[in-house]
This record gives sequence, C-alpha cells and structure tokens, in this order.
Amino acid sequence: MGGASSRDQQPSKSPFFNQEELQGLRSAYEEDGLVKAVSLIQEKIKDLDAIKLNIAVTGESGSGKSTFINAMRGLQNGDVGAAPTGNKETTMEPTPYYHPTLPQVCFWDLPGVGTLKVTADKYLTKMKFEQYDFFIIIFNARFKDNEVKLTGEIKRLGKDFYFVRSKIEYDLESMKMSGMKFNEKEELGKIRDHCVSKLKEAGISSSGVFLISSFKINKFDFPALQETLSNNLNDIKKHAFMLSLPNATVKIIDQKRNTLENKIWMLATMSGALGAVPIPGLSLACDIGILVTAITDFRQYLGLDDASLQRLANMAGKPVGDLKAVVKTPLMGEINKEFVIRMLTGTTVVGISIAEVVLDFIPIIGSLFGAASSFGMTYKLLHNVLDDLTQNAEKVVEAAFGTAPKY
Ligand SMILES: Nc1nc2c(ncn2[C@@H]2O[C@H](COP(=O)(O)OP(=O)(O)OP(=O)(O)O)[C@@H](O)[C@H]2O)c(=O)[nH]1
Ligand SMILES: [Mg+2]
Repeated sequence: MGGASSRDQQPSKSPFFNQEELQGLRSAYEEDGLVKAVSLIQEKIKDLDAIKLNIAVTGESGSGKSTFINAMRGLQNGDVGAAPTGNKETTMEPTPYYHPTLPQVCFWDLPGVGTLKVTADKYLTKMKFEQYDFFIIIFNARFKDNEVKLTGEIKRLGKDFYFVRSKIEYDLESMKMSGMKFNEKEELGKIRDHCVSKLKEAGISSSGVFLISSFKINKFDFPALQETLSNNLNDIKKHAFMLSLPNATVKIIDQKRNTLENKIWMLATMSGALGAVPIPGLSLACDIGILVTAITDFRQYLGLDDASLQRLANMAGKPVGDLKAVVKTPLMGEINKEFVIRMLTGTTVVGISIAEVVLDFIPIIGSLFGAASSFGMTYKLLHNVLDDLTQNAEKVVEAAFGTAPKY
C-alpha cells in the first residue's frame, strides 16, 4: 500500500506527458514555433480536464454501497445530491453519482448480484462492465457465494477490484460494549487477516481488504484505500481522482498540491504565450482569464470554497464557522481580473531560477521566457497561490478532524 508521493520526494514536473509527447512538443517548437507547441500544451490541459473516471461499487443489499459513494463524494446521507440509503427500495439499474465538483469522476451504484438473481457473468454484461475503470466490492459480514463468483468473473475480464469491509466501527463498539479490553490496532489486524483468509478459502487470492467506516473518512483503512486506488491509476486519471477526494487527511492535501504543481508550468506557458493583457507598471502581458480560472479551480480542489467547507464541516460534525475561523488568506473572496492584476503587480520573481522550473524537461520553454517574463511571473504567482491555499487547507483539516493522521 505504500508508494505515496510526498513533498520531500522530487516529483516529475511533467508526468502528464510521456516521452514521445515531450519529443513531439520539442519538434513542434523546432519546426513550427511557439504557437504549435502551446497548442499541444493546451490540448493536454483539455485532456486532463476532460478525463473520465467510472468507478463501480457493488455488494449485497444493505452492505453500505450508497453510503460509501456518498462518503467518497464528501457527502453525508441525506445531503442534496446524495445517493439514497437505508431501507429505501434498492435500484435494479446501475445509477451514476457524479462528484459534486469534479463531475468527470463518477461512482456507479450497482445492485448486488443477489438482488438481481442472475449469474455473475450475466450480471457483469447487464451492468456494462467494460465502462468501469475498477470495481469496489463492499461487504459487511460474510463474503457470500455470489460475490466470490463475481470476483472470479471480474478477474477473468481483466478489471481491477478492491474489497472493502464496511461498518467496522460497529465491530469495535460491540467489543467495547461487551466489556472486552483490547488493542484496537491488533483487533483490526485480526479482522483483516480473517477476511483475507476467508477470501483465500473461497479461492480468491487478494492483496488485501480495507476495513472502513463510511462515517469516519479519516479513520481505519479509509485513507489507505484512497491512496491505493489512486496509486493504481495512470497519471492522468490519478490527477482527477486525487483532486476529487474529500480532504480527510493532511496527506491528501499534500498529494493534491503535488498534482496541481505539475500543471503550473503548463498554465504559465499558456498564460505567458497567449498573453493579451499588459500589466500596468510591468512590461508584461499575461492571459488573465487563464489565471482567474486556475486560482478559482485550485481553491475548489483544495476544498476552500464555501460549498466544500460546508460539506467537510458536515462530515466532521463541526460548525462550518470553526473551519472558516482558521482560514487566513486573501484568496477567499471573489477572484476576478482586477484581483489577479493586483496580485501580479505584487509578485516578485526575484529568487526563482527558471532553470529549476521545467527546463530539464522542456528546454524550449526556458529559452522562450526569461526570469522577468510573463512565464516567470505567472509561474511564481501560481506557486505562491498554491502554497498559500495548501497551508490553509491543512489548517482546515486539523480543525475538522483534530490531529489528522499524516497517513
Ligand atoms: N455504522 C455504519 N453504518 C453504515 C456504514 N455504511 C452504511 N451504513 C448503514 O447501513 C445501512 C445500509 O447502507 P446503504 O448505504 O443504504 O446500503 P446499500 O448497500 O446501498 O443498500 P442497497 O441500496 O439496499 O443495496 C444504512 O442504514 C447506513 O446508514 C458504515 O460504514 N458504518
Ligand atoms: Mg443503496
């Protein structure tokens, strides 16, 4: 389950481009000049924003599928847009639930195999299995024969799957209520081993089972599950998935920061190259529209817009005012053209070496823009914004969940 990137690791500055694409970018510039190279970068940003991720969630009726889907979208049961839960009638069709801020990430609530009373292969055909990136199989008690067969079929079709054991806090609560003295970590380890061995007995060798409570997204294996799902995606899908995660831990925020950082040089190149708005007092022109959008998006991805703060407060069971009280940044108000121009005029590029930016990857960018260029300014501005938002988002997580685990 490891392999997480962190701030101290040196992330690649261009993970969204493969070697061939980088080569293409260089030759585009050499053969056709800046306009062609910038249009390739622009296309890549479009691809990143448009990438679709479809996640199938299946399991017995009542196992907690809809509640899990709500938790992954940062919603509570009963919130506007939340999947209905409890004793409501179970849907017989796959139902899509789009992420509230990143609708390209979609969770599909599937009826369990048992609910439909069909064989595992027919079930997968009916559910249009080919459209999903991976499957999450939820169970809360015994793993039933239906799920065993289903897992075999999913495997045969070459799709990834993950086992999630929900309602884990019930197990701990009942042990506490029975007066048992126990070490929580050890007990969870035993439950996990038990689940894995039961799966093995059923002929499923799995890398693991995640023990979660959908009401406690910063606890048990919820953060590890999110990390594993994200690590198993390619860089472009990972980018969207990562940004869609509710801010349950400081580590998630660090990872969001890293993925956004990888986009900054592309945005700065575009803003500098397409620049139409001269900045008063500076002999520079930037595309202010790109910056307004980038700053607004960064704020939302880091959960600092009003709606995201409210959702996090609901999940943490705290008044939203407690979360807002720790936010100290000028970036909370309206982000418009004037605001961005004010920020640009106050941005100093002293101290950034353009060489440290992306030149090892894209030498052309460096030769195009000097340190005191539009590129340098927008690069520095977006970095400052990202640092400021990250620090505030971390404070919000701490205010929401107390000492949020670093994991
Ligand atoms: N304590 C606890 N309760 C949960 C958890 N997940 C789900 N529940 C509860 O279990 C019940 C069933 O959850 P749902 O999410 O509706 O289950 P489902 O799998 O979608 O059920 P169907 O739609 O009927 O297939 C609800 O009362 C939830 O509140 C959890 O992690 N912890
Ligand atoms: Mg349901």
